[in-house]
Amino acid sequence: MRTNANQRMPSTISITPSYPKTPSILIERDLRLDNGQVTDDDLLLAYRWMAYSRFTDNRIFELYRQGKMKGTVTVSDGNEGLVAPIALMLDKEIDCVSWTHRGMPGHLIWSDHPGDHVCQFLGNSASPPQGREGNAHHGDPKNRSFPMISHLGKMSSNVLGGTESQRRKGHQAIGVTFFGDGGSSTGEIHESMNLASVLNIPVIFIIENNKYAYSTPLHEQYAGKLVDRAKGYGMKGIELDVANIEENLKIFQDAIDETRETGRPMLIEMHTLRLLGHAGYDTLDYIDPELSQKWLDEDCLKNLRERLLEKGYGERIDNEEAILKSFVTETVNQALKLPMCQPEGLIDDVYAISNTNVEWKSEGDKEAETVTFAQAINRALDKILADSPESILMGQDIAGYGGPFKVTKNLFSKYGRTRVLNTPICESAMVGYATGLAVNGHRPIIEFQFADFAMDATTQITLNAGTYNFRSGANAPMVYRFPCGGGLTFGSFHSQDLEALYLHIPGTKFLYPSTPQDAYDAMLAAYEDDNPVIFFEHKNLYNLLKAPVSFNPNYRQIWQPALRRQGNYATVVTYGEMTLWTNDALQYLEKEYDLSCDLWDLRALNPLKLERIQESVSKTGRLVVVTESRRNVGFAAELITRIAESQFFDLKAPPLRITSQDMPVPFAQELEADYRPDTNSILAAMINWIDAE
Ligand SMILES: Cc1ncc(C[n+]2csc(CCOP(=O)(O)OP(=O)(O)O)c2C)c(N)n1
Ligand SMILES: [Mg+2]
Repeated sequence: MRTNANQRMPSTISITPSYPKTPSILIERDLRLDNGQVTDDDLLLAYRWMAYSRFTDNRIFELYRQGKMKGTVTVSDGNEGLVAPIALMLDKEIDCVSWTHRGMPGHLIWSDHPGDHVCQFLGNSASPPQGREGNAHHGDPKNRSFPMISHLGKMSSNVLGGTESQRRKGHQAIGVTFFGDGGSSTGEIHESMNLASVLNIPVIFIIENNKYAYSTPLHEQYAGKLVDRAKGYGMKGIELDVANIEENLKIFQDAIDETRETGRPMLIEMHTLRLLGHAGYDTLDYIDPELSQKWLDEDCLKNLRERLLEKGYGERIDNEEAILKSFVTETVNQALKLPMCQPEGLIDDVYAISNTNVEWKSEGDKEAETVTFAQAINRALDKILADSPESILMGQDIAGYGGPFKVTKNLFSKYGRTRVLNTPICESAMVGYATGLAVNGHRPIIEFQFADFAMDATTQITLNAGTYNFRSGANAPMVYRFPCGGGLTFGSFHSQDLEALYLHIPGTKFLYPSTPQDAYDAMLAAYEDDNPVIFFEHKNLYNLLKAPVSFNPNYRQIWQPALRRQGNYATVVTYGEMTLWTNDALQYLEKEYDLSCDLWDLRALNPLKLERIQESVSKTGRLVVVTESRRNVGFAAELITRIAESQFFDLKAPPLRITSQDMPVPFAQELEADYRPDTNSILAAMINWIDAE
């Protein structure tokens, strides 16, 4: 398989930063204890990186106060004694990490130059996401540091996926994901801990318990003890205090070694301190000043420094601090000279340029098989699993059971658990996990049992995976299978057609086939795309009819609309199951009214290819759009607007939209039939529209 380079080249930097050379004392970035003994050199190394991080944070904070930095500037003060040693002890060549907004030591150790991080907070053209994201929302996906999004906890499942991907590639990697006491209450953290334990993924979950989530103290966040949660997820739990760096180093080393060795996840609750307010703008007025002072007195950095001075390292520390301060200051001075961002080309970064070509194995003279829509998807998944070793199917009940609609039937017995994976019920962590796998070079296909349940993963789908390329230049190639739509008396929570909801947020592609052959083609096309793709499978189509299906070398044509009927009276646009009922209605119209129409099956909802449809509208002068998705802010409104705003004067009549009604999907068969369009209601709406002319 030929794949895309997984990182965008900076396009907006017009001058190369002339940062000072990294001082030699920062070359050493690995800490391993000899025979489990903590030496003074180990402590001095940890202290050096902690101090370096503090100096960087201090300068960033000053610039924020001077109005030179925007957004939410959060610093790592009080957290360095946790993050610096862990980052020093990890294997930078293979391990996976996600830092929080208090992870400056980790960022510095993983990248070895503070320039990137200063530019990140300046939001200038040399920042890693080139101003597309700011503050602590950067990382280095190429080197398995998964960038943060604001939504707390969401990166934990990305680390699970990255770590699993590394293990599949043969590395004895582990993952470490940091989150706060506040973040520990999110569903994602609970889902991720459970998932890691069930799937045996060696990830250390580290809680930075700094006693506050913004202004909220612990007793308003959770009851019980955080470390005790480990037991509930069947993993080891360790509780530590950041003040005890000397003892902690040994415990960290053992935890990392054990996780690497056993392949089991672990939880560390680290008591840390937040020495300042939540962010630059927070004046801490909700904290008793005496408590504030107590925190400052307990500062892990200050106290480690004092202990090292007592051991006689004063001169060495003074020298190193002077080197580090001057390095940071000079870096900041240079970073401030760099150009700010320009909007040119910004829109082009929303989607990855897709140039992965799967080398599909020849099917020889294999005859077309006459199969249902569901079987066509099954055959496409089979081909993907056979031809592309990076592929992994995941979802609930998809393995031995074959999924509720049997779309994955027989695939588990053929490819085994490593390729066809049952997950617990954790839609959000499942997508986050798949994203981590995808960013690291795998290509997951995720089955939602019903499209409606994807709503539980909306942040992961839209804001995390969907913005990956825009934010970081890294690709997240994955397919979400959405068994969607009504007509089967499944009620509100199993019958929705949700394209309009997801189409609103850019970064994801959409395919919605209507025939068995199109379903087969669309699955291959979705799979090889370097972006996340939502693949809509109308459940009513699954077993409705059979048609011959075979490998079609022109499968990429699926990104273009297909003309299903030809005529002159009107241009009718639809997709999915509605193609069938619209076709029936148009057939009747032609027979009984002698009015023939062009019928377009859109197939790809994003990116939209409307050129041929627009030519059709120029010819007919009339436009009808039929969707099962609801009317209000529905996709029909968008299609009509796009066409009408450029072809208003081609139209002889107001455009017509035929949609489901703006109500929850009702359960009873008679009610559901009234809720959504069918042949009769499409025909009735069109006849009314024709009569009104
Ligand atoms: C899901 C979510 N809800 C709300 C917020 C807004 N928010 C940002 S930071 C924060 C507090 C975080 O506390 P904690 O996880 O303890 O981290 P700390 O800032 O204390 O290091 C909140 C509520 C958010 N980022 N994400
Ligand atoms: Mg906190």
